[in-house]
Amino acid sequence: MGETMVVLTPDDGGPLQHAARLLVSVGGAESNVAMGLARLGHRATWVSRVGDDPFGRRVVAEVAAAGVDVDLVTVDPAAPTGVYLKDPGPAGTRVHYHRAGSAASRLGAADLADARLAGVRLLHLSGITAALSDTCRDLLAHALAGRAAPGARVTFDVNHRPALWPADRAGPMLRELADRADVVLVGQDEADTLWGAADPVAVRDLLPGPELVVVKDGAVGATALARTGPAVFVPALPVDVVEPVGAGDAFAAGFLAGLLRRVDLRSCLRLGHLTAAPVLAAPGDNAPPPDPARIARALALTDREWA
Ligand code: KDG
Repeated sequence: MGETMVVLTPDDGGPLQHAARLLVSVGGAESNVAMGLARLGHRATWVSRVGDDPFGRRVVAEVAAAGVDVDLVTVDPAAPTGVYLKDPGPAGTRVHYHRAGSAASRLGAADLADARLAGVRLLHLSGITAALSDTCRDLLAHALAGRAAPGARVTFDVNHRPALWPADRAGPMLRELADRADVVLVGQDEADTLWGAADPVAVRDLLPGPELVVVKDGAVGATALARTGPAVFVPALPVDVVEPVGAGDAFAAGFLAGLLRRVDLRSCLRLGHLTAAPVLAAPGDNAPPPDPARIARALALTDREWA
């Protein structure tokens, strides 16, 4: 559940200010996760709102084309679909949002009150939604209280977006929300910026609520920590990175697929890295995961062969 926007990117990879042509694509953290899960063979439904406009129709069509059920997407005639622009520069790509007052910012608890959500095994949310509006925060509270899909595990990717709100406002709220989830995914850099947590154990200590905390450290690897027991670390795969946007979502899709398949934490982390690698190596925000045979081979490797 969450907002998805149209993305406009200079087609020459140069700064937005001098761009003559913009490429149109679709981007949204939670729908990226849903698309990743669908491409891995799981049933995924995306809950959101779009405007009654061409960009809204484009967003819904692209998410549906990846095999995601879009029946629970509401077309809101009173507000537009959000848009964001990528501005490549020497210090990396900056993001400019045009999403204030968007259709998705009008999401509220009623959007997750559909009987068709009964029986859902995972409900995936992210901290981006917390930055969008009061009604979106109500929706997160409703979902994290287990009222949206009773019996579902609630997974929460912290996804701090500095272009939406400053760390001093986001930090306390994202920590409180994350602590109410069952499974939390967070970048080590985010945890450091938001909460001053310098390593995975410090993150785990700050979030006693979730059954599982996953701390991602970019090209280094990712660590999963249950409430008790040893931390499990799996190194990332070597990748020539073209653009990292969306790789965290792909990692989440792989990791969550592992939870759905009830494999061990080491295999969940490997699935995350395997799904993230093609997105890191592609310019867009999502990319097809490796085929099932390659995944099966990679999961069977010893630790030494993997590293
Ligand atoms: O994780 C990738 C997302 O950041 C991108 O697709 C856009 O959802 C988005 C956001 O709010 O930044």
